[in-house]
Amino acid sequence: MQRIECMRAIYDRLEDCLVVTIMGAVAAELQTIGHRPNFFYLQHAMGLASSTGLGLALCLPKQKVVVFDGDGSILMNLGGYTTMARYRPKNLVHVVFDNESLLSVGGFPTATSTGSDLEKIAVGSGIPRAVTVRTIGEFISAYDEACWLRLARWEIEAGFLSERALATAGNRARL
Ligand SMILES: Cc1ncc(C[n+]2csc(CCOP(=O)(O)OP(=O)(O)O)c2C)c(N)n1
Ligand SMILES: [Mg+2]
Repeated sequence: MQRIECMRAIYDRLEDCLVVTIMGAVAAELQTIGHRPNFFYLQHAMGLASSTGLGLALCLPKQKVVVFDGDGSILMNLGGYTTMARYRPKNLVHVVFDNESLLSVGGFPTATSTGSDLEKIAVGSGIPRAVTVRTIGEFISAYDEACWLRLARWEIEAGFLSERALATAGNRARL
């Protein structure tokens, strides 16, 4: 599974969302699919896309907010999970593209390559719903479920998705 395929698959659904991305490859890939004025590519502040998205979601409760995060980035801000869990805004979906590496700066392996499990960290932090997916179909279903839960005003509306791309050399070269 490729990250750009995931974003392409839900691109139409992002039209009415505020979208916050980390810097680097994720931002570049989303821009490749097509920039929109509601897309914000966070520069330099590694780790803080999730916190930025949380702040937007809390300040604009009627506005849907989607964060596209990375494993290296969220690992720099694990406390962000506990804050997301505390406030769990109904209008926030957090997607983590976990390629087990700092791809944008050369592909150095992150802690998820040696066993750290972001889904378990999220759940342990108190995020009510977190799911790891490995295929495009699973990704779309999980994304839609997170949005549906939000629109249905369930308690578990602070949807969190963790997508683990295959960390093969070929994948890294293409990402
Ligand atoms: C505080 C800080 N440290 C380091 C960097 C350099 N940097 C930019 S992107 C990146 C890697 C991000 O890794 P990840 O979130 O896993 O995304 P990926 O590159 O794998 O898509 C790094 C280390 C930075 N921008 N800011
Ligand atoms: Mg990464």
